[in-house]
Amino acid sequence: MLQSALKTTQNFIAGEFCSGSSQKFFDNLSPVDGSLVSRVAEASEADVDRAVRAAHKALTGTWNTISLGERCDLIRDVANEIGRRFEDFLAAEMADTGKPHSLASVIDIPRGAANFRIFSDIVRYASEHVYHQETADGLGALNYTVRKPKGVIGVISPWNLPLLLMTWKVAPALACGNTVVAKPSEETPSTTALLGEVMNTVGIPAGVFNVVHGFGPGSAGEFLTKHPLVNAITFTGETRTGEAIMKVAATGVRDISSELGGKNASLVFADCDLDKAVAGTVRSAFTNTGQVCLCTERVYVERPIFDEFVGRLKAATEKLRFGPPGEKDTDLGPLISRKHRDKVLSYYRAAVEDGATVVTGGGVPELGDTFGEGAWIQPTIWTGLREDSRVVREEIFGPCCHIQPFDTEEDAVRMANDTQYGLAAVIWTENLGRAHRLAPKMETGIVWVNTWNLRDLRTPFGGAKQSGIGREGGLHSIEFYTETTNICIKN
Ligand code: NAD
Ligand code: 6OD
Repeated sequence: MLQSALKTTQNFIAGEFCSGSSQKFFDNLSPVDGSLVSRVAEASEADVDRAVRAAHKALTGTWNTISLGERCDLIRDVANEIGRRFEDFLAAEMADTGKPHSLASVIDIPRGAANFRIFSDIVRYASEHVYHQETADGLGALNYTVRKPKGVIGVISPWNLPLLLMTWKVAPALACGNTVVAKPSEETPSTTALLGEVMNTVGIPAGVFNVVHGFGPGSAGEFLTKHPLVNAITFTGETRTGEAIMKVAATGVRDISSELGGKNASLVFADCDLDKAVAGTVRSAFTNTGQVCLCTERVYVERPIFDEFVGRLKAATEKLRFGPPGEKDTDLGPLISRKHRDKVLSYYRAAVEDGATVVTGGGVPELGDTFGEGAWIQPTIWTGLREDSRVVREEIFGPCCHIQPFDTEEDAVRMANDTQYGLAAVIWTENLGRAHRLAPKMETGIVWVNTWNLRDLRTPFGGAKQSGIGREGGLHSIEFYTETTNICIKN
């Protein structure tokens, strides 16, 4: 029976779908209207152990006896099979997240497939380092490096871009010859479960890719990270969760890559192309209902254009259309859950208590009874907050931003950098000299100039400060997912 034919979402262990030894299930609810999407089988500690042991066994099995070329061919087949089952993945992603068709069909699912395609090529054609060394006897030595898989990789991912972020890690991990135990977010288990079907269809050997469902502490997330046969952990999620996982990973000195929270700033200079800056800020603040780690929550605008920018951003934001995922002209879906909406609304209230001017939004939209049990929320813009307000300092992860005027470049850079986070920044200016001058000063892993979220998958992705450790993407992923051995041969 295919997992996708069931109304239950199963674990995927050693090539088979299974409910789990405890027979415990939890509900996956639609954020659109609160209806039941599926019952999800929660993995017990024994199930996670079985998944990790299957991955460990597969390491020394066929996965590392087939050639690099054959392995990369299989990874490419995964990309093609996701493409063939595009509509299944799309429906599953929209059901779990409520995100619009216009987003899931253009970003989430195509990118989920592209991650396998590109890492198949990158790993297939990656080169090694060679160093010719001088020696006292004049004969010299040749140093060269070889790369080996790290082993069993524990992959833990969040709910905002479920397939995209899961495959961003699974694809390079497998292409490099590792095996994987993946734990998707409890909010969005469906597309990772479908990935299990795809692995079987294309002939990835049993045990190479496993999926366990559940929560963090006291559940599958914790069981996975503390398992001694997990050699490295790659995690995307909240900064506080990243800290907790790092502590666990310290036992056994296991490697960790972490992509964490953000409080990203945009700088809008008076010399920008205002049409582009307004449209770009609508995208950077409200895409996926503000639930992208790269989303802008702080906007700093040069004083001469402040009022005009605020007015135009308000007008553009008020044109965004709410709607169910399947409707083609929907711009904004709900938040991921009622629980997350409670958190975001608590910041909406805090903004008002701190004296914000609510430019637009600030609450819950009236969408009628059909969507009454959903997690809908208005996109919201504030001005007038102090820089030490909680709303300006803490990651909210909702469709909202605070706009603040600045007078000088120095002030703009100082305010943008005055945060514990360091994921991404955007600069809107038509002055090339200014762009080159300021971009390196941003204390972030990523800087965009006159665009947002334009991603070449070969480029390094990750955050500075408390936004993460390490970089993934292209050759940077290979660094994480392999162990390098230097071989020195004396002539
Ligand atoms: P989260 O940290 O609550 O959960 C992420 C995953 O970790 C889930 O699968 C969860 O079950 C698991 N988990 C939770 N506690 C755990 C524990 N103690 N041990 C092991 N696993 C545990 O994050 P979320 O709410 O799912 O996602 C939103 C957060 O993710 C935001 O902070 C956002 O900025 C961040 N994020 C960062 C990036 C990035 O690339 N930097 C990308 C997307 C999201
Ligand atoms: O585009 C990507 O590859 C990527 N890692 C995006 C992350 C978005 C965070 O929410």
